[in-house]
Amino acid sequence: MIEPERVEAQNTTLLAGHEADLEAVAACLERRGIDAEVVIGALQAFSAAAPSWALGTGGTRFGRFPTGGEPRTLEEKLEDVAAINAVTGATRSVSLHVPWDLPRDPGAIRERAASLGLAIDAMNSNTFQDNPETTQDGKVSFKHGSFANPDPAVREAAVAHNTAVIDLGVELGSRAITIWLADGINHPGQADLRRQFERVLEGLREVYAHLPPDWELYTEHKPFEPAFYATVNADWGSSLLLAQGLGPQAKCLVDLGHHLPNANIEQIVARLAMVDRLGGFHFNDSKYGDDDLTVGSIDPYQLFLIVRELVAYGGGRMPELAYMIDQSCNVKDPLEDIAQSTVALQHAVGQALLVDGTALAVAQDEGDAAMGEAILQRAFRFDVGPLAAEARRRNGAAIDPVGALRGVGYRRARIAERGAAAVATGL
Ligand code: LRH
Ligand code: MN
Ligand code: MN
Repeated sequence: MIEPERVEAQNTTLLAGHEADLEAVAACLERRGIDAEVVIGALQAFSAAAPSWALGTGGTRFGRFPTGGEPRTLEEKLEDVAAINAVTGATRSVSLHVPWDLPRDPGAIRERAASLGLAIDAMNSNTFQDNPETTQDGKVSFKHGSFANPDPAVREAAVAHNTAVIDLGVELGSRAITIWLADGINHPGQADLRRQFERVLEGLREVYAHLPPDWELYTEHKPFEPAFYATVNADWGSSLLLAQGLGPQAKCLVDLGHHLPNANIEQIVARLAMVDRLGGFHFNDSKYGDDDLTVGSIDPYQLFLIVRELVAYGGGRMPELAYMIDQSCNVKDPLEDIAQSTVALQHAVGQALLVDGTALAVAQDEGDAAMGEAILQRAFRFDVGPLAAEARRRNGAAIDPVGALRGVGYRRARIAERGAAAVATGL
């Protein structure tokens, strides 16, 4: 655990400079008629879950270079998320992937998480690999898909896994299941495109019927990989058809990396919001495809425009959706990477909250494109860094999260405790 006093000690050297910056920024906002306190309060309320599967170094099929001191158990993963939360104050939940993280004693995991100040966010099921837990000890295989599989026994196994994940999630205190399906085909003619979709919808209907009344089911679309010809849930349109075919507790989850190049993601967000089917987000950034790079590291303006749509949907505040950071880091310390992503998100939220919605609507009604764009850019170009830092500080976290993680020697201590060769479980 990183005790709050140690974070506070890290803050002391930065405090005078931070306070001067904050004062200057607040005065600047006041001249624009914006109360800095409102923005700071909204930033304090914001939180995005950390995925249990991103706490170890990522890799590709060409290699993996572990960081050292990686979490060996789910309990250690929870400790790492608590460490991120100690420095960001905005990582107050963790999203589990089953069976990569299969709590044998869910009650104990729930308690351990709560004792670390963490809630269990959306559960993620896995029918894209053959795991003994999900394939009934090898009796079936997901090689040719799960819900879309031509074999009814495999489809049943896919349903059984997802309902088991819901049951587990209930015990853990979760309220949602996110379903990302690899189902699809690699070759024209491999399967019938319509039949595949119908089977997925049929299977999801059985899973949906198992949802407790206060739960939601999110369908996560992705255009390609591992299916390189046609993925069943390839895009937001397919995802929406699934959600609409299921019922009001089904919504769509948008992963920023799961779009074809140049897709207008903010418009997709606006569409799903318009029909109240926007359920959750997986934040990351990408240059080429599903790169899972640090949030805001490649196209921060796109991130701002997306978050601005969210704020518009929330009527001037961030709506309560299932936010998660879904990234993978091959070279950075994953905890530093998630902290950097969280800070980037805080910046985007802060900037989005600065948009003068009334003036924007006037410009739009007058067909004043230059003014409409200027209003957005004015907010985007404002330095919200001191507001985000103050929100973190008031949440008991760090003015400089990465600096604090290094300052308290978190990784060094984990290497000493878990070993330099400790590699994260799962995946
Ligand atoms: C699919 C995906 C999905 C996660 C999985 C680990 O590309 O991003 O969101 O469930 O990877
Ligand atoms: Mn995702
Ligand atoms: Mn992905």
